[in-house]
Amino acid sequence: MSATDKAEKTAGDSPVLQVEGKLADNERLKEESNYLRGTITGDLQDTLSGGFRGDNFQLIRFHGMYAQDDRDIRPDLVARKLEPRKNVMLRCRLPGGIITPEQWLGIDQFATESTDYGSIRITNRQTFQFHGVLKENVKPMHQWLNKLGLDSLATAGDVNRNVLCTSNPVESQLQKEAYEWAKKLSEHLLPKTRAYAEIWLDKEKQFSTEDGVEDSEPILGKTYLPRKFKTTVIIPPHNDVDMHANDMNFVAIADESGKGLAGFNAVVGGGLSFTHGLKTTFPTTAHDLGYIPKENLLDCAEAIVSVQRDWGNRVDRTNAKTRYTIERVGLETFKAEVERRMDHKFEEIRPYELTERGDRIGWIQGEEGLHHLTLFIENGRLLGEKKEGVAEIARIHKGDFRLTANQNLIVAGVAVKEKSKIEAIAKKHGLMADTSQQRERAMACVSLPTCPLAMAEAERYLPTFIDEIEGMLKKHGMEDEYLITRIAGCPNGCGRAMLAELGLVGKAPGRYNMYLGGNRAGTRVPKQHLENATTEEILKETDGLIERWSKERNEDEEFGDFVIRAGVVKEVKHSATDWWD
Ligand code: SRM
Ligand code: SF4
Repeated sequence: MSATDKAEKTAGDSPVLQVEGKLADNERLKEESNYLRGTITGDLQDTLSGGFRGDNFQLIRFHGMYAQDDRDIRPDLVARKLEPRKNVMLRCRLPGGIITPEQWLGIDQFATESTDYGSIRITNRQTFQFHGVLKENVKPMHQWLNKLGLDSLATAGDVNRNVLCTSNPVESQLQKEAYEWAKKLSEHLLPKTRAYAEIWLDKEKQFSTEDGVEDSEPILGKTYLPRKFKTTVIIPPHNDVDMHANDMNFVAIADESGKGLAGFNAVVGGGLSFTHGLKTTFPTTAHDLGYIPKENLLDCAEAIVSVQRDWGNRVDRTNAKTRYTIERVGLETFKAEVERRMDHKFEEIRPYELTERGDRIGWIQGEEGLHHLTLFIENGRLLGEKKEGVAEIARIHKGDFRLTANQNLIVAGVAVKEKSKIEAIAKKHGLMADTSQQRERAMACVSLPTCPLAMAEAERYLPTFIDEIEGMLKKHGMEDEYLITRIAGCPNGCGRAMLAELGLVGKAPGRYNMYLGGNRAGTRVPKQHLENATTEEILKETDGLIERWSKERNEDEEFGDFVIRAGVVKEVKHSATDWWD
């Protein structure tokens, strides 16, 4: 019996732990979409508007795109009674973030020739986004990606998103195995509908309700998941993927040789978003479920996804993610149901420790004698000189590139004789400029001008904010130290500020809530310290706290631990009960 049959069979026997009430409108939209087709094809012919209409506005997300417009120029266009400059943002699917130099050159060409901003934006989920693709370029874009061997399937919408994998090319055998599993997971959990191929790649129509033959979605179901779902494969102790932001994590456990892979700890139910003022929402770290041998990985993943599919809240989308399902039904009930569906009992969790998060910037040598160069890309934004530098490297590079979950880029697998050439290009294009640890470990989400949900600046404010913090660290004799600093333009939390030692979350233009007390390993959620503060207030407060940290810290005490010990904020132990207090 296949895992799929197993999941379907046992789902029938499961206790119904669904939330009762009127289903969210997104459920209707998915149900009526004919397996994600909607009327997207017709909409593409409509040249009167640069946007997508009705349900298609949301449905294109399942195809990896978001409808956006440039918010910097929106007021002026609207004042002149013109349509905002509507366009789409595309997010590629790139499990584990690995891409070849040829593919890179292809995406560089598309960004340069066919997008409004000309940039490639590396995201914190190991992929890239094109911003500013006009409607007439949308279908050619998908065909271009397809020619490059890439797609944007399921990088948005209520599905399992791009699967992350620790980008550590050094422990190469373990890394390779972990990466292979990340790819398998991504493929196994993809939607099976032919809609993407039909709409974008002109593949012959094979299944549709019109032919009387239905597509089928054996794992995700006809109405897909209740909400987005995020997965990682992580190699401890390095938590570069920030596993606590994810619904489902598989922590790689090495075999006795220490080099190969034995199996995985499954850790579920992390997530970082909340809604200002809505106390039923909260960010939280993920929970240990148990250990499984590697052969059981796909069954286990499928069982977890199917439990969330059946038990996740389809009435209230603010409470629909896996962490709320677990909070509602209890971890033990969730675990027992996963075991029943995968037909296997978890073993005791294997000991693992997470100790660090950032990328190791610069050169490092791997097990196989190859060299790997991690380039720090501030905010993941590649444009102009730096973008040209990466393209020049791609023209001579024989290994691959790895996009990291910290928005950086690794030039991986460089032979010793190629090192100096690559380094010379990187230096010429400003890709290896000196930076502080403070800057290298900071992160912001995209926010303005493209994100429709942004309440305050993030990517465009981060460099200035870090200049200020660097100045404060120097002033207080702490220039060799850093505090993990992150900004999100709204409480959706894309910049992962809810796993920062100091996090800012946008409230209104120029105003943020300030959160303190995460840790360097990324295993603790910070707590609100200031509400709706101006940047001046935040800077003053930060300066005072760094001064106290410099004078009162215990030896080697991290900033996040210090602010808790010093009583500046309370430690968040259980998010559902004490994050809002
Ligand atoms: Fe995100 C929505 C950008 C990682 C939680 N996110 C968005 C949208 C698409 C806005 C929208 O819905 O219209 C943003 C597009 C901005 C733009 O113009 O590009 C956006 N999210 C990003 C990226 C690009 C931030 C970045 O600077 O790297 C990241 C893309 C990752 C990827 O490649 O898939 C990104 N988003 C995250 C993360 C961090 C993570 O996954 O590690 C989170 C918090 C973790 C979590 O999910 O709990 C995150 N994004 C959200 C949410 C809140 C979801 C929720 O649980 O309520 C939204 C809004 C929503 O889904 O309704 C959102
Ligand atoms: Fe947009 Fe908010 Fe996500 Fe930032 S955190 S990218 S502002 S949705």
